[in-house]
Amino acid sequence: MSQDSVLFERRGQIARVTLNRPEVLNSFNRPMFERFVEVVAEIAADRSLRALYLTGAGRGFCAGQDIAGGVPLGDYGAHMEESWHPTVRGLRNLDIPVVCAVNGVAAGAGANVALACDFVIAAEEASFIQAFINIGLVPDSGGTSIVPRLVGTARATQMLMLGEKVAARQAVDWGMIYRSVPLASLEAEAWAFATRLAAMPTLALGLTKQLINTAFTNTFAQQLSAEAERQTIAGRSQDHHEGVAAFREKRKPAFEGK
Ligand code: T3D
Repeated sequence: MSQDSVLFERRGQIARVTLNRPEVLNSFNRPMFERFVEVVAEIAADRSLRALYLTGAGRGFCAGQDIAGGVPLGDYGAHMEESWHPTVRGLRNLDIPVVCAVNGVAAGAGANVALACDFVIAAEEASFIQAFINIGLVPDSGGTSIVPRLVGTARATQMLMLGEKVAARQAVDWGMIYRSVPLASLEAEAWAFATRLAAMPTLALGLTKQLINTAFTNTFAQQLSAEAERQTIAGRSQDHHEGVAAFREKRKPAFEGK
């Protein structure tokens, strides 16, 4: 397994992960899938980490599957199960907030990796392309679930069926991503945002993310029950007690994430 295809470091309470095959716009091959899934599992198990910052090396964020070499053409179902599914599921299931700093083009499953993150901050120069149709494939890696929910059916159809490129600013206007900033300030702004998230009540953020994950599949009644269950957990947390104490004492809360 190539350790270098996905770089991982801890910077204080933030995990920094960089997709690192810039010569192929960080498209994924098998060793890269294995490393990515391993890194995300390591982050999930480390309770000292309170945010994940994900970005790409070089001029692209991720061009999806490496279609130049690797997977033989044809029966992709099993390949999806063991590669892209754990990749996007790992991000959605992480109980800490994930900030994706999209430094350049995000294409095919690479776009859906970005959209599986909680907050997408993209360089104005970046774009999102559901490129699957250009090579005769259907969108995967959760794109048919995530994109219509983010932008509505008409715009999703435009992206998913036409494979049209959507520039970062348009993605913000459509509500598909959180913010766009000039490339020169992407790293500083996205990192500052991850730092802000890492100082928030991490437990409650993770529980909120779980509720967002079930928002479109649960009935209203099921979602009410799920909220009550999570609120019981949040209500017992140190951060809740600190938040209420700080409010009463008219000071800023110091959340520890538990
Ligand atoms: O296959 C399965 O297992 C099924 C699962 C599929 C999941 C998917 O993700 S399918 C979609 C796969 N991705 C694509 O189809 C995107 C292909 N790439 C592009 O369309 C373009 O590269 C971009 C629009 C993303 C960027 O265009 P541009 O002009 O900025 O860059 P470029 O010149 O096309 O690419 C730069 C280099 O990266 C180039 O290599 P070279 O010529 O400099 O040696 C190019 O071949 C390489 N590259 C880009 N994308 C991929 C790639 N190499 C391998 N796989 C890629 N996906």
